[in-house]
Amino acid sequence: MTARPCSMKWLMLAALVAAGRAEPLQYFKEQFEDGDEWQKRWIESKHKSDFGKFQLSAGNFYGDEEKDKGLQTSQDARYYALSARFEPFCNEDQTLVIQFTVKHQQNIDCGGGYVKLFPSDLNQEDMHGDSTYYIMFGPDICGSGMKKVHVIFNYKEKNHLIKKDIRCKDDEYSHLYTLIVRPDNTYEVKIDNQKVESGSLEEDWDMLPPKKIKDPDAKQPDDWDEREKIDDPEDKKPEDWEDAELIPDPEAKKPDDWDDEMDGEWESPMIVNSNYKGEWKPTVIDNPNFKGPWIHPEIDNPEYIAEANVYRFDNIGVIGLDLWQVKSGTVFDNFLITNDEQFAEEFGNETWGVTKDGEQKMKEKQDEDEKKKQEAEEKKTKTKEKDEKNEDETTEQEKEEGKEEEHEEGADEEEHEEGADEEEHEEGADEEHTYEEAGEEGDESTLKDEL
Ligand SMILES: [Ca+2]
Repeated sequence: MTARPCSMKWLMLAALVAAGRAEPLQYFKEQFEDGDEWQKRWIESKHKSDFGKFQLSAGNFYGDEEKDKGLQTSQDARYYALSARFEPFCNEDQTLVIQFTVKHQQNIDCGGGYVKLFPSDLNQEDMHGDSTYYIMFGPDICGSGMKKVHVIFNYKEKNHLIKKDIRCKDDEYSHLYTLIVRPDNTYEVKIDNQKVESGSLEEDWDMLPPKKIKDPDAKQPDDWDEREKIDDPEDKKPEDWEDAELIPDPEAKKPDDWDDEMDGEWESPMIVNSNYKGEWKPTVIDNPNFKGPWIHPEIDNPEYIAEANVYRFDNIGVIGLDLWQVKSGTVFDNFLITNDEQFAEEFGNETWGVTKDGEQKMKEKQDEDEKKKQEAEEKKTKTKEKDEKNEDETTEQEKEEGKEEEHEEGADEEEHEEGADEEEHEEGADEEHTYEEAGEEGDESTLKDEL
């Protein structure tokens, strides 16, 4: 994508904003509050024939059944590729805010929860993992090793990952993710309207070459002494220092009947040296010539060019969900792209902020009910087992003759149970296998594409 100057239209808008007269610009807003109409706004890619389907759903628990409806991934182990178009804009001299909510209600094991911002010339029907995008932002989870918030910028046709590690939320509730990119080339990432990271685009990404480099002409002088401590050169081993652990026994005498020819040369047996002092070591002293560690001098990097417009993207025109998910069920909602941080914060509070507590209450109630149900079932099973045991005992006491038969029956039952166990175990193993395979693919899909 060649960087074209922003159009006059946006420059004029920028001037209006600077004068404080303009309303917040809402480049894109999507809350899915008009039934099936979203299907006209969101286009599914046909790049692959088996992309997973998104459905309109508030999930299994919510604060408001209608308001909390969003796009939910509905098929396990699928790629998803859906995008929506808006009036193209350039963020020159403007703050850019990307915000949305993600709810991994399925207790996600491996899957993306991020959005991508594309240039307006993206062919939505052919959108896929390698489609050029401007910004990728949002949570990504795969196993316990990958739980991060991606912030990736495309700069001069290369994707650059943030160098800082921002941990994402990994629970089952809705969370609000916000990325703010400012025209002074600073940024901020917020989760649930709380700042979790901030800094400068130049420092936290490798988009520009470093300002300073190590002077290639400088090298450590040969006589540079980096040793802080040395052995005292004055210290000498005392002449009477006993460093032999074993010595020949001075008391031992060659036996009278020793025959050198027959028995070989006689040697005194060794005994422990009572004056043994161990290995002698000189005293360690401060090195009078110590100069400290050598620090490579730095010079201005001749390849560094100050770039005032790292933050700027021309013709931003499409937002997309291009993801891989092993276990589906994630709900995306409350998308907002604006130039106004304050407005985004308020929008977050008025959407996510209003329904989050109700959502949590409903989930907790469901968990509580489930727990009670399980306890009741366990109790029932135990009572049943107890009854059966009592019955068995009675039968055994009453019918001594039928003992053998019963024993055989018992054996049958045991076998049956074992069989069931095995089946269960196999199913479990299968699941694990799928997870591993899919997990690997998921990792790849995320990282291969972006690096
Ligand atoms: Ca909604």
